Amino acid sequence: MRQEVIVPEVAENVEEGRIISVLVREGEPVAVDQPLVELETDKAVVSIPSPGEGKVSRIRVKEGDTVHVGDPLLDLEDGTSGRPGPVEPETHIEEEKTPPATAGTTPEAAPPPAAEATPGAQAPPEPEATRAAAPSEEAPAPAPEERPEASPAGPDPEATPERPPLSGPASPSVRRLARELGADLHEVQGSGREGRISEEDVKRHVRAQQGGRRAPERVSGRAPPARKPLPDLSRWGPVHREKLNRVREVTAETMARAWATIPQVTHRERADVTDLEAFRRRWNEGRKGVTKLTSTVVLVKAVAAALRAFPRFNAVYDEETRELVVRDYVHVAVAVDTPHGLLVPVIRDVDRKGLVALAEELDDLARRTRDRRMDPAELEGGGFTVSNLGGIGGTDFSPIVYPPQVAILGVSRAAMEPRWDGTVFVPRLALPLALTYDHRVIDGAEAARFLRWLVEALEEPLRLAL
Ligand code: CAO
Repeated sequence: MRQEVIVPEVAENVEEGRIISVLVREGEPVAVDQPLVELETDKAVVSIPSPGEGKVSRIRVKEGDTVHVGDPLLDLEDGTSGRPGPVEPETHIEEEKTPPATAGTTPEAAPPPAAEATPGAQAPPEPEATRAAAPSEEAPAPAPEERPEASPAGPDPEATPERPPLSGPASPSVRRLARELGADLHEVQGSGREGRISEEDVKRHVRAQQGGRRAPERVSGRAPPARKPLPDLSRWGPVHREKLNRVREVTAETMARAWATIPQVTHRERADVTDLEAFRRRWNEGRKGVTKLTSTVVLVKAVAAALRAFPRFNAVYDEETRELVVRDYVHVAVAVDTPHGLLVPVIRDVDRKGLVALAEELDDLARRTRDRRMDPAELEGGGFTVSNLGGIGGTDFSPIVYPPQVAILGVSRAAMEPRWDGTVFVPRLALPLALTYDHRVIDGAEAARFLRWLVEALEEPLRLAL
């Protein structure tokens, strides 16, 4: 029996990656979970484990190739599948429609039927990488478009003579983006292989509609790019081009989407952290050789308490049902500046951990993130982000909400300033805080109350214990 191994979804919003190394050779026997290839995604380098055992009959990729979720990696022959494969249902259905010429299949070698992979089937546990990608975390109620049957692979139940089937496969994140932007996926022409619809295709379609232009006609092959051509900068002097790495490519996409789709407002405060900083310094001086209590970790802890007091700030807005999906857990994401670009790992259950344990955890997580040794799953599930640029400098900045979260705290450099104590001006250390929030679901007054609460907690930390 032949089993086609495909690129699984290794993390939320990760659509593609680059093959760094192929770890097996044709003819080689492999065991379940044996690493097959190393894939560099926008976030991390992950190895893709074998979903079953068997002999590698054909390798379909080579180092340097860019592959997308659902693309074939290699074929296993005579394999006993340990599980349906490290993929989500939709990806299996895409496999079904792979033309025989591509798949090189015989009837016996056909990929597993979609039913094997439907959520109702008794599928064995998914591998780590697939679990990390489970969209349920951010989309607890899958939309109709996300149902496997909506795939263009088989008969599309939503297709009618007036409403044609999808031009090609679309991943859950693309479907989610289409919902967020109010685009009908059935009208979007995919530019990928076999009409695969990408986030860019959806945005191009929306831009075309908003510009009063018709979306590109549905024709086979790649849709024409809608981007305005760049001016030729070399007319005014020498230039060179630098390719964005995956982290920066994805940051560009995510930030553009956040900016375009979330009406956001930034509310500002300054916290008097004179006493807090004096305590932190005394604490650190008395404990040489152990992890320091950093300003970031103190902020993360205070934010966790604020999220318990104001749970709407720890929610996701479900546009489809017009509900807030409020998290009952407190996982705080922390922006980390790395040589590869901005990454945002998540500390889990911050409200249930002590400051010293959190300091150790953040120190370790930030180090591993900078080296890209973190697990992609550690970048997921955050309910609110803290972005502290104070170690670098700046008096203020406006952070951008990191979707699907609804708020983010930006922290700039603390500086001494005169404060009126009712009688005289006294020198105090002021920490600039900027809370950006999604104004669709959070009102200005709520944001002001949230930030005031946080300021008071930082100025009188005993409040946190009360
Ligand atoms: N005000 C004044 N000083 C500050 C400060 C602040 N808000 N935040 C940190 N500092 C100080 C620290 O106390 C430290 O000084 P000491 O060595 O004397 O203690 C120094 O600046 C360096 O701190 P740091 O930046 O390493 O602080 P940290 O360990 O608390 O932060 C981390 C960890 C991961 C937040 C940080 O390394 C980082 O990557 N920051 C950048 C985040 C970023 O890029 N955000 C932008 C996202 S895009 O919107």
